[in-house]
Amino acid sequence: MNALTPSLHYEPRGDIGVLRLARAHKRNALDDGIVAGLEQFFSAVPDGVKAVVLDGEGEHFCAGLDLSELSERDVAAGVLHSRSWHRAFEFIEFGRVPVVAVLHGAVVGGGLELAAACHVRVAERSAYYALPEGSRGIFLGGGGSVRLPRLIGTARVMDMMLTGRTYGADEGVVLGFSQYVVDAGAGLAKAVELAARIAGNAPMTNFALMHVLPRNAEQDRASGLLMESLVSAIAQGEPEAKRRLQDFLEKRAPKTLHR
Ligand code: 1HE
Repeated sequence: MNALTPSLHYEPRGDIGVLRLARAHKRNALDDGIVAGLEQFFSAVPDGVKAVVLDGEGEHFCAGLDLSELSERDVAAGVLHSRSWHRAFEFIEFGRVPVVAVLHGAVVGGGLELAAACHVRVAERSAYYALPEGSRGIFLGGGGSVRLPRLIGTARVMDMMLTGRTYGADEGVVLGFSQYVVDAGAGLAKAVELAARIAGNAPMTNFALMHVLPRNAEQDRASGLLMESLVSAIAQGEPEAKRRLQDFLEKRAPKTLHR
């Protein structure tokens, strides 16, 4: 892997990669360098890594767009800037491996857009969600107007943008901002535990889930069902799938129990 921007810290942990936003002095606000670093990392996740955990250093996951860069851009540069976020976040959502985000403190603006591009979100109780774009005279630009309504519903995004409404971690887990909520300081351990389970799946299954589920939620029913049949046949044709099925039939695999 080429050297990453100093605003991102990477730590390999076996087959899990832990990537941290490392601009705590600016509350992990996303400047051009960090967005380019996210694109660089997620477009070429290191070989052998089967799941990534995305965390933020300090008290806040991410304060969104670095507002100090905004005043320098004209309209054309603004479009290109937004497209650069789209590119980076597409590599997260539709990359090679699933990404588990650890949310704590402010998960706001572009920080919430970044979280929405991840596949599993673990929130610590300190996490809160907001879209200050509405009051700052700007708009979503990192894919949030597309991803967030799918996650929490158009009416909620509308309300957050128009009125500045915020949500906390406990409400957030009910509404779909996160899938898990844990105590302060427990987010990284929970995310690594989940990433280890994800890394234990057949890679083709993970890839198919990441690439097919969001698309099937968007396309028409008949195309979705055909896509499902095709991908299901591809996945079950993999030697890894055959081995896992054999393990179950010969009683070597764990049963599916409620834990
Ligand atoms: C920043 C940013 C930032 C902090 N851009 N510099 N996002 C927002 O509107 C959120 C703006 N940030 C805040 O509301 C607060 O900073 C927090 C609630 C996140 C944290 O508060 P706190 O008291 O812990 O920190 P602080 O004292 O406000 O900030 C510490 C430093 O970080 C300070 O810089 P300093 O040089 O004075 O020390 C802040 O200026 C700096 N900082 N947040 C730049 N966002 C693709 S479109 C996406 C559009 C958006 O994301 S809009 C939402 C932007």
